[in-house]
Amino acid sequence: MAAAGENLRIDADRLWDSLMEMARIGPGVAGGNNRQTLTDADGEGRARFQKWCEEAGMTMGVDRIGNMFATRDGTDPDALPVYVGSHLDTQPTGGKYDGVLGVLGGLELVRTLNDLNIRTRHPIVVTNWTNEEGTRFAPAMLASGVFAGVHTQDWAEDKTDAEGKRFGDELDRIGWRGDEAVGARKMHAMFELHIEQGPILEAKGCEIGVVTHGQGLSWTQVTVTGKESHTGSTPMPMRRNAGLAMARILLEVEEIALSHAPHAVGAAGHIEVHPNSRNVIPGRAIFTVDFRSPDLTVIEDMEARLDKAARRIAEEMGMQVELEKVGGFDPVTFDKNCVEAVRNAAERLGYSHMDIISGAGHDACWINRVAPTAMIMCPCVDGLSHNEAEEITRDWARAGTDVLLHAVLETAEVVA
Ligand code: HGY
Ligand code: MN
Ligand code: MN
Repeated sequence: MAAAGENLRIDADRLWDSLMEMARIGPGVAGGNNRQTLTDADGEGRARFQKWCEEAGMTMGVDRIGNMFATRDGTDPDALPVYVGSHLDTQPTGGKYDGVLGVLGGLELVRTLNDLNIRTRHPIVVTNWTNEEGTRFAPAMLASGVFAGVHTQDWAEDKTDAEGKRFGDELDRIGWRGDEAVGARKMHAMFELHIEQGPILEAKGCEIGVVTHGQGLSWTQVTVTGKESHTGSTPMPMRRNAGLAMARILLEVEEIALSHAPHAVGAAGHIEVHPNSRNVIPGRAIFTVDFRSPDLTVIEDMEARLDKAARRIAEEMGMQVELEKVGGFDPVTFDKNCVEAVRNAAERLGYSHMDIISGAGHDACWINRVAPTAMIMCPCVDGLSHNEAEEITRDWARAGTDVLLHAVLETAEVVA
């Protein structure tokens, strides 16, 4: 005998249409998205999300760092809301689903409850967190970090992009600074739906990832200073090639991460050489080393070995080096009850599922500090993400959002 509501499902075509419509805002050059935080495209995507939320009968609140909160009232005004959502900002060569599935999956959840006139005791809030990606303004998960009390708002607002523009000024420029105090909202629970961004679920043939933990992250910005000189007339022994020093340090990064196989990872995605002229030996190299592991002691070991190797290499090559921690968070254990609600939902709906540790960082990793939190993952094709070719299937989007719906209904308490 099916339990009440067991066969409740979202409208997968309506969700897909919304995903494809959002994908047209801030398009990339190869079928994905370039809707970086606090750009005009971000502002346009925010406006479209607000329009859809208001059409679904929700009221929008925005805090002073641009986090958006669309509320569907519950029957008990004193009950703390259940939050869902993720982020609408993308990488420069981002996909259509990273973050967006969690935000629009939350909207679809509300649309479905409206269709079926289902009321819940707890209100439901669909969230768009500002600057999850940390690509334009480091670090990642910046605004959810302020909300969780990890960063101060002033510290966040002073972050600058590659052109020297301030986060706070860009937030004002696109007109998305709200009036709510950041972090004033209290949550009953939070569930974030997100694509896996890795190959595990697809390889295992699993439709749902029940995310029990999130691995920790460390971003160290390294600046090596050598000396600009002519690439043609400077004899090799006289060169102080900061680009070469960077290359040697990055080889060490690879070895350090591989020494902690199979779970640790390491690379540099942000790399600048100055003056970046074809016939000038780079006098300065600036790059950010991204280390990750589920084990905090491994992260600490990798950071220490990077520091030691970078200083040794700079010394050997007669250069200066500076290392600055510019982002990071410890490994995360999500709330057992919320994780159980996700697992029960997948079970009840008959979706194949497995426990998984999140390889990527997410806003949920910070929100887990201030409210019971869990994540739901769906597979992505070839595990590819942070690439315009990122793809998911409609069925995966459906499965993830169905599980989100049921986990939230269990937590928000359906009122008969
Ligand atoms: O870096 C991350 O893991 C996330 O995609 N911002
Ligand atoms: Mn994301
Ligand atoms: Mn991302």
